[in-house]
Amino acid sequence: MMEINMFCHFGPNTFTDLEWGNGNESEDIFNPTALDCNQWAATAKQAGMGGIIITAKHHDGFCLWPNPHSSHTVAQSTWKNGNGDILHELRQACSSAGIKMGLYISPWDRNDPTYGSEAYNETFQQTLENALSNYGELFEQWFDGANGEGPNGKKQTYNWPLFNSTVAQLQPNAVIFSDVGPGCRWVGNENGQAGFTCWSTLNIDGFTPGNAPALDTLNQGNMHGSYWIPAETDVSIRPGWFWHQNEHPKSLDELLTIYYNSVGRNSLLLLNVPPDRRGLIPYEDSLRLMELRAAIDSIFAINLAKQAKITASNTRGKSNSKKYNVSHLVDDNYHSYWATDDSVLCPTLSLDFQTPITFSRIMLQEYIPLGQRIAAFHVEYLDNNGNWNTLTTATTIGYKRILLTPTVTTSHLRIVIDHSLAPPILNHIFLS
Ligand code: FUL
Repeated sequence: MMEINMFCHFGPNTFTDLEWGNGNESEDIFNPTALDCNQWAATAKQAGMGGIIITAKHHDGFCLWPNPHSSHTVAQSTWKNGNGDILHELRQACSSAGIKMGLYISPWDRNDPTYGSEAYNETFQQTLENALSNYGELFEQWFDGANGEGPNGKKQTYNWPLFNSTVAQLQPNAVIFSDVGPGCRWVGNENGQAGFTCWSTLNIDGFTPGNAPALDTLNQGNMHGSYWIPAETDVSIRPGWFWHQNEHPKSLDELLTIYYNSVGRNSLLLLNVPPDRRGLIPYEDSLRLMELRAAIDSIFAINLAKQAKITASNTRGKSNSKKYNVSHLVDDNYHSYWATDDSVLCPTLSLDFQTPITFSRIMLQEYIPLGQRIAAFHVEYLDNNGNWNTLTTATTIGYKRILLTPTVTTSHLRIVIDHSLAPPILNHIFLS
């Protein structure tokens, strides 16, 4: 499963210390001295990331590939005598590392002289066509909602139907990200926090990127939303999106919190790791990513729930049903699951241990190919005095829910579903 992907902000801003380039930077500014996309891809792979999304064109308009529809690209720079092509190098690196590649292409363009007129929509469509046709299969097209002024001080009314249909036609398997999807949505902040409640469903009728639902709606989704548009949490490992000499990566604790608050709340995590002026991911960032991966792997290495005798208050087609019984909760097979009868929306799962277990993390997964259903649940445990105590109360689960709890030692635990839109379907319980 792709839970974490790498975002790479790289371009003229890397060299000018800006976050938003003005669009009039000389092309020669872009001049990485030791570019190695294999190092990016190897770092992402080792960190357990499934793909890399590169800022092929940020708001300054500079294209990291020789885009024939722009005069502000690597082809006009002295880097590699104008023969360089970052997308080509990244394509090869991702393919040899066995990870996927995606593109961020900013519609906002502070360089293109036609920006602010209908002609720009056509140019942008051709730009998309060029980037999406020449670099193999792309897993995601990232559309930024930012829509500022172009070089003429004018704003652009974007032709989203044209842009989206261009992507759909040329890269039918690519997920389209924007404030409002249609593939996945912005999570509503850049701090690495999906909503405590986070539905994969969203109502987008009447909205467009840049004219999106309220931030907390993007953060939480809509319980009864009509479209499947899961949240993607984009956040940078450093304070800025681009590399800056004086900035450093976040601590391991901060990154773990981001992981719990994104992946652990039913959201993809798109973690930005900006290459530096050499064109390399700095050592301190790659080290931090390895620490993050090692921490996640060790926290989720041993599933204490496997030691439990699990019983359910209801199982679809009776408790001995092979297809739906509770054994699937701990069988490590993503596509097998426990489910209840249609009439049972609020079942209880009991976990009884011969020897008491001590844990502080609970992870649950719904089988989302069949939708997101659970709206509220709580977990309770039996203490030494024979009393049941509520350990934690939460709302949505979705693809994955991770709850950090006070450390408890117990032999008896219950997971109680308090509200579900349809019979609950869980495929994984994990305790550590
Ligand atoms: C924002 C942009 O304005 C930032 O520069 C960055 O690219 C971020 C991911 O999206 O809207």
